[in-house]
Amino acid sequence: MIKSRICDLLAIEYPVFQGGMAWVADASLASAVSNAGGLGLISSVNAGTEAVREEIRKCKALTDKPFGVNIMLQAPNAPEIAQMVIDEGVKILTTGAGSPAPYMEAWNAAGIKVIPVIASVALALKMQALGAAAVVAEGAESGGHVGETHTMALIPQVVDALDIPVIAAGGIADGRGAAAAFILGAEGIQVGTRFLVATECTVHQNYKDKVLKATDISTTVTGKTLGHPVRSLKTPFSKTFARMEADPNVKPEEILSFGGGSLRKAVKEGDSLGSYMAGECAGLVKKEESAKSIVEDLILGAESILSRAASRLTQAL
Ligand code: TUI
Repeated sequence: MIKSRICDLLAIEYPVFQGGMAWVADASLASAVSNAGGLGLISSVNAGTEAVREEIRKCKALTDKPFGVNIMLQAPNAPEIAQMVIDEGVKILTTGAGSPAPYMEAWNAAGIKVIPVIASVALALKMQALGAAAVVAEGAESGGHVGETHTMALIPQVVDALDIPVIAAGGIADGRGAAAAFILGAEGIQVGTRFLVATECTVHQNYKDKVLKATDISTTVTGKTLGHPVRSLKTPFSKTFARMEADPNVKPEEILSFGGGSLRKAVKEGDSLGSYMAGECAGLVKKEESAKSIVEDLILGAESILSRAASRLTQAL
């Protein structure tokens, strides 16, 4: 059975994190992943701080296993959320889209294990120095807000630089991707896109259908000119967004106003003018199934590949 320092650190059975996807990652999905032996995460991006508190309480009722909260640091209510998670006794946090430095002291003092999501070696080192328990190193294959370096190159460089455990994210959707991440030195994996179609994931059915229909070339990155590159499925929304970015007559404020609320529209309403954030591995996601079945497929798939890897390669040579 695949085990790592992450399992001991967080008291979880399998080193599998569910991505803390904005608007998506609620108590239903997080509790299902935690009940399956992985680490479920609730997103701090929801209908306000009280709605997130509600999800945390629901999750506590749905599972007695460890779960965490992902804090989106660019959100205006980040300081409020940072205090609320302490008040609610949350034990594990991941953070994204910014530096958690202003909150680290308070979180560490509260005994919270903080696992920042980073996309570079420099930030990973900064997080280790600030007292992070581990980092999620997220390659540019990921859905949503992305960095520049891809998983295959990012993971070994972050692993070499740090003493704390590294969890790999970006492009992992099955046992093959999981095995590759472990070979690169990761001690855990984080998976977002495949959990979008979990039975317990409450996104609009249109969102699930778009992921299930995706191919290898279905995603694109927009927002680079605004300093917020975001990977999403190619849709009429992403095409208009890209056209606006390329047009020198369109002001950044107009583009931002066009994009505002677009993720919520996709997740909650399945709106054609929504932003369907998903990773490059969407083309690997073929069926809706329970979170338990996804966690088991990732772990058992990786185990099976890793146990046969050496003999397969010897035969091939
Ligand atoms: O955070 C993510 N991915 C996200 S957040 C998100 S919500 C959203 N909604 C609408 C429009 C745009 C986004 C969707 N996807 N991934 C984790 C991640 N964090 N990747 C890279 C980083 C990161 C970036 C900068 C971490 C730290 C950082 O620090 C900069 C600094 O100030 O030190």
